[in-house]
Amino acid sequence: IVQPITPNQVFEVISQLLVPSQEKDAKIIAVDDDPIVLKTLTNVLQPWGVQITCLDNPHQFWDVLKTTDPDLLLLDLEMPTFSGIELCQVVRQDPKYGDLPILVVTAHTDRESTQKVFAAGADDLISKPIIGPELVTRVISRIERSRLRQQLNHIHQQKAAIWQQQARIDPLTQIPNRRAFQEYLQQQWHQLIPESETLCLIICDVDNFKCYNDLYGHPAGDICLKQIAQTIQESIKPSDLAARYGGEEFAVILPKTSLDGALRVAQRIQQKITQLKIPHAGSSVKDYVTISMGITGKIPTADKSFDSLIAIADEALYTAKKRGRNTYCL
Ligand code: GH3
Ligand code: MG
Ligand code: MG
Ligand code: MG
Ligand code: MG
Repeated sequence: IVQPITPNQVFEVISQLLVPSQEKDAKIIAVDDDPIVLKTLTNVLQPWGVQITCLDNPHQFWDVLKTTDPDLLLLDLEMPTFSGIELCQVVRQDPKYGDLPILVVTAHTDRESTQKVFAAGADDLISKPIIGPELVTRVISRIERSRLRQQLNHIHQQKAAIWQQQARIDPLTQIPNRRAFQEYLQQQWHQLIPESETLCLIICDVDNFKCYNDLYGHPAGDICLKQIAQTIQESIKPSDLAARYGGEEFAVILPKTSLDGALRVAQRIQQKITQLKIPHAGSSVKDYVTISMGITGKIPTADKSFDSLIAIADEALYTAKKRGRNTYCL
């Protein structure tokens, strides 16, 4: 006849499978009005490398909670002032502690008490009298799971941050895209209204680029766009923003810059692109790739939107094209 295994034996086996050293820096706060219980909790958990802070009344609990940053709470159900359930409810009201593992220690394991404990937001119950291996298993596995979840959350947050960044980068040229451009222009427009500072905008368009693609092929066109993006990027300050505005159009936002300053930046960009000497046999201006630019600057006002800046720069660009390309207009 096979002897039935008691729950105690099961916990014994499971706790042997756990590696104590893994929880070395785990921190627990235990609140219980019974010093003997606190002593037992300490004696059982300390050999597992757990740092346990014992409180025999809930009064210092909040201060200790804030300074300790614990991995788990052990709360006695019945205490003279606050019950473990009340403490648990209050802890859960703070979103910061929404995922903090809370175990309620109690002699009352009837259905109603159990329901109250879980309704208060606790994760589990530990029954009194305390069974060492059961306590260890429940506590250690909770901490491990909670830490694993924290790590996963952290990975998700990092991924989300990378996605957010990627959503603002043009995949071909690796410079900010139109979304990033819109955001920065809008943000600077609003920021500079009270400061009464000039916000400048340059829109650049590659000359005869359709013809470039037709002559050299689309992949070569892509390489050309990358070179131009790089060149524009290298011509500006960190507070400026260069973006790929459209197919072969680029835009530069220059906050707190005079129109003269923007003009000098435009000249620098044009000069550098000329120096690239990217051959363009189909150009209507030179035998290499050139760009045309529209430049504008304005002190932002509340009654207008940043769209007005784009419209004026666009118009100036159109004029530059009409004047024969490879030039800029205000
Ligand atoms: P203009 O001097 O008047 O600006 O003439 P254009 O030929 O440059 O202007 P148009 O608007 O007629 O043509 C723009 C070309 O840019 C057409 C399009 O195929 C090309 N283009 C847009 N995006 C890309 C891209 O990502 N890669 C490549 N290779 N070409 C692109
Ligand atoms: Mg008690
Ligand atoms: Mg164009
Ligand atoms: Mg063009
Ligand atoms: Mg065109």
